[in-house]
Amino acid sequence: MRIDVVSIFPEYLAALDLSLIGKARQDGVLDVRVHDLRTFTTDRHRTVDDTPYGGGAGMVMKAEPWAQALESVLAAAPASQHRPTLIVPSPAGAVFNQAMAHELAGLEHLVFACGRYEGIDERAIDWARDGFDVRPVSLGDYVLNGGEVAVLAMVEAVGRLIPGVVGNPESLVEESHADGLLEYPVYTKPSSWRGRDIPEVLLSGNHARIARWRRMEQFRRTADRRPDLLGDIDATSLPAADLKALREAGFDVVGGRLMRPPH
Ligand code: 6GU
Repeated sequence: MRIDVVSIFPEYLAALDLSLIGKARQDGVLDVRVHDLRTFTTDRHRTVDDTPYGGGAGMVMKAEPWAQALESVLAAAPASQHRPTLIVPSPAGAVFNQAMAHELAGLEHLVFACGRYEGIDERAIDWARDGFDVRPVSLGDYVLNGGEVAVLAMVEAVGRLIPGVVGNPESLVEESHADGLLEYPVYTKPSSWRGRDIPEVLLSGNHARIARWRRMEQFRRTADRRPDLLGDIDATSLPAADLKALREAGFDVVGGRLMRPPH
């Protein structure tokens, strides 16, 4: 997969040299290139922003440096049938989640346009639709100063789904959000630590019992911490074994949705 990132703080993206993503780059699985937006300015001060038309606080990123940068990225792009996807990190975007990470992991070329200040002149975003599939994307309902931290998060979430980036692909199956549920709690040695014992089922050697326990812990945790996710599950499509165990744990099915047990 090819990834281009355009930013006025290219050093921010140095973290992409580290860990699994850095290894994947060394191995040639990920081709990540970071570009300094200021390289694409033509004035002495390398100006990337100006005051907003209509007034208001803050500065807006100028359209022309973005057009120059994105044209340069397109010119250097590997030949392909598809237009690259231009991800514009913004608190005003569609919310990023694991399903979107999977979708993006299936694409050949992602380009990230890191805005700062109050955002990028909207005409540059509209102009980019000729050459890119443009997607404004948010990490969640809070505001960051710029897109760089969001890009680090998205590249890691997407990158680790690409074959060859995570050593053991089974790690991807049993993790939070893989099946719309949060992950079960995990423990390692010693089995007794500062007076706290691990759940005895994990020492039983009974793999079916362990699997059932872990599955129920996933439901319990999701009900406690993310009732919104629980509400997204179509209870009528759950395996009969899940429904039986859920009923025994006090869960109810109302209108095809799981209801949490009272504590
Ligand atoms: Cl993707 N960008 C910015 N600037 N702020 C955010 C965000 C992105 N996601 C949440 N807040």
